[in-house]
Amino acid sequence: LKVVLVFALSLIFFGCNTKETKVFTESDIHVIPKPESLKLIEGNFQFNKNTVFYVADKAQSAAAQILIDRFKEAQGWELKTVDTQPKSNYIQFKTSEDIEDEGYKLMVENDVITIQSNDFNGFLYGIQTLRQLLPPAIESQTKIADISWVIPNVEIADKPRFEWRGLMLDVSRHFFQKEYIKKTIDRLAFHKMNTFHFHLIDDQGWRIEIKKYPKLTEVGAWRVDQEDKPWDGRYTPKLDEKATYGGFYTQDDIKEIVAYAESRGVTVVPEIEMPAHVTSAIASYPDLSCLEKPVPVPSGGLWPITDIYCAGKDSTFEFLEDVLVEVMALFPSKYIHVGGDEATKTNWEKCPHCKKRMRDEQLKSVEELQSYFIKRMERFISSKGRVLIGWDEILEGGLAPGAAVMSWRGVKGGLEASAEGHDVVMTPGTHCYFDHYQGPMDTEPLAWGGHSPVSKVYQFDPIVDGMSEEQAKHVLGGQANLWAEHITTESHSEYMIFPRLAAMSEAVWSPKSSRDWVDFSSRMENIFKRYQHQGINYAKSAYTITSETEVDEATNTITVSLKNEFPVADIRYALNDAPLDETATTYTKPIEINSTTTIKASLFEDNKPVGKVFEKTFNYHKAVGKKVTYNTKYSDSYKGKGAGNMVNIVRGTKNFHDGQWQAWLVKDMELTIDLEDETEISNVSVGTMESQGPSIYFPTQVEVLVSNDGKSFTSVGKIDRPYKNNPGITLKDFSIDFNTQKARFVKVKAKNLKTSENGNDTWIFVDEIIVR
Ligand code: NAG
Repeated sequence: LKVVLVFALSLIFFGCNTKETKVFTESDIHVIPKPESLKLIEGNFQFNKNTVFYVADKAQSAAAQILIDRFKEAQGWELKTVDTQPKSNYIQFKTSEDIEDEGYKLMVENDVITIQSNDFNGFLYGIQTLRQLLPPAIESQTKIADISWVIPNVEIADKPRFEWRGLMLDVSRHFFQKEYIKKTIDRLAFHKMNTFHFHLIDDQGWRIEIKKYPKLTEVGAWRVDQEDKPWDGRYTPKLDEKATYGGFYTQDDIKEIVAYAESRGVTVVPEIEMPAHVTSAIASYPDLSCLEKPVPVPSGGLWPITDIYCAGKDSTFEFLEDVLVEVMALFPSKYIHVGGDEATKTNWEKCPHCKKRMRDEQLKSVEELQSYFIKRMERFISSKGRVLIGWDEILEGGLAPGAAVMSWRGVKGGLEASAEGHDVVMTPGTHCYFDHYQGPMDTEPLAWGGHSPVSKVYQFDPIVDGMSEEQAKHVLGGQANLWAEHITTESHSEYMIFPRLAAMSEAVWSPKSSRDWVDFSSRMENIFKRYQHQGINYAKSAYTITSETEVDEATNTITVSLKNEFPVADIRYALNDAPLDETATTYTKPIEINSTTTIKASLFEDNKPVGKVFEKTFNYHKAVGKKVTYNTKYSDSYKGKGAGNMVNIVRGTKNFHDGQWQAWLVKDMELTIDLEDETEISNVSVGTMESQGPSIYFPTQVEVLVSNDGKSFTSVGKIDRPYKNNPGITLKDFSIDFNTQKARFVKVKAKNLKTSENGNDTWIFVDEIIVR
């Protein structure tokens, strides 16, 4: 009887409310960015068809709508909002004045969920957290089979660490459709980011309709299509060539984007570049420049660009004020970005109008003229009740009184401006430039340069060393920037943004004290599933396996360690011809190498390799792990891995920042390798690089000498390689063969060109000296 009764009872129980008895633990919670505080409580809440949202105003129902839309797409449910308090199975919103801006409290209980906040963003973020507590399938864009929408009971109190949590998209270098912009804004809100910086103007395209100056978009938004050529290899188009690549946003498009952003708690900050990075405007209205010479909209790189607005003519300022009047009518943002970066001022030095302006205003340099320019715009912008913000170059020659600064050339600009009492947004290239590589260069699509993997973005902190408490108060927050020279498609844009945006969101939202890479990594898998459902082409670069070699000079052994960015990963490997399958060895410690060896490795999931396979051959040779004495010391800037670097079997790559190269500036290289015993040898090969842009040249001569006592050396061969013009990046081995002989010491000398054709000091870069 007892059994039957329990059965019957449970039927009743499940019948009226198919409630699960799932027990949750902390490891089931993957919310990104990590909430300030979270307490797991016994019990859970189960969403079903009849769950309702109890709302009191528009803001609350707009926040509720985000989740209603999710359930509609993923389950086909039509969840309702109601304005009277239901008895059970509902989400309620409560306005609570004592919660800080954008903060929220989320309480999940068996039968009711309560979100408290003081503003729309807070309610929205409460909903976003709720969304992330639900299974990843809630992100599905098509109806999926019914699953159980159960979440743990929790008590969360959360608020942002910074008020400016931004992402910049460059839509000038490549144009992106309005729909993609809205999608990106929606994804910002998903990550609790609240600022979208819209880089609308640059040399290669003017992207916003200005009614008073129609040519800006008739002419300035279009360029000669050279998409088949690399950005830096594009020619300057002729004036009569037909421009076909481009696009722009009409004022209606902009209104739509701004309204959409508002519904996602995102402020759109427009950037109207000045005085440089504006060839597109000058192509439209040549009178805006000093030379007044017609120019085409450039199709790509070709830096430096000298086209610049004339700072002498008043008509330039009238134009810019007119433009800004239309811009400010479209964008309610408190901040108006005026660019200000990288102004090449050579035209100003020659221009009679600019010279007159400098005399009249008693300006001593063109830097002061730029400062005059920005100050004048700042007066205009602040007269309209807005705040000017610009790249850190606006500090040069004196900063306008009310201006805010965006620090991009490292953190210096932020330190300086905040010391002067100005507000700053930190966006140093090192951590915040999403046009940088996020994995090893040879495994990634072409990027601008630099290396900012997700783990490095995660370390970003807008408050930097050396800032006083007073200065820190001026830090509004941080921002990621995606410059689009190399980004031609939406899917590539997504690839560069995700998952780095997740790391950025935690860096600018969560308390510093909770920053923990291991913990963050453990939450990534879950957000990846969400990205998959959202159809985002996110980068999996964090899974890419890389190797690191260590030389133990005492025992002469070389070990190769394998890693990827995530600390907990099942890496397995196979050596030489062994297959990389279920028989592969699980990687637990560095692999010892004592002969030429090929290592293949991969991450494994369910006993199968997943993602890119790592494969590298380590060429063993007679000098591996032997002692190297430097007769001339390498530069402190390029030390490679220190003393053992030259003989650690890992070769420097075309990326001269890869940490493998040792380099000498102006000096010649001279070093001696002690093979410890008299060893039979017949070849020495010296790896070098040439990249004349950054002043790296091949040695003009490499010579090898041998000795048995370490004192008297005999030359066994040398190679001369006189200077040649050589664009691009080239690797070269200087390989010297000689009669087989026994020697203990090998001395290698490499001569530096010392001075380049254009008078610069030159580098030699050397890595791996191979002795056979
Ligand atoms: C800088 C330029 C930008 C360019 C980017 C590439 C700023 C403020 N200015 O040279 O126009 O696209 O870097 O990383 O970043």
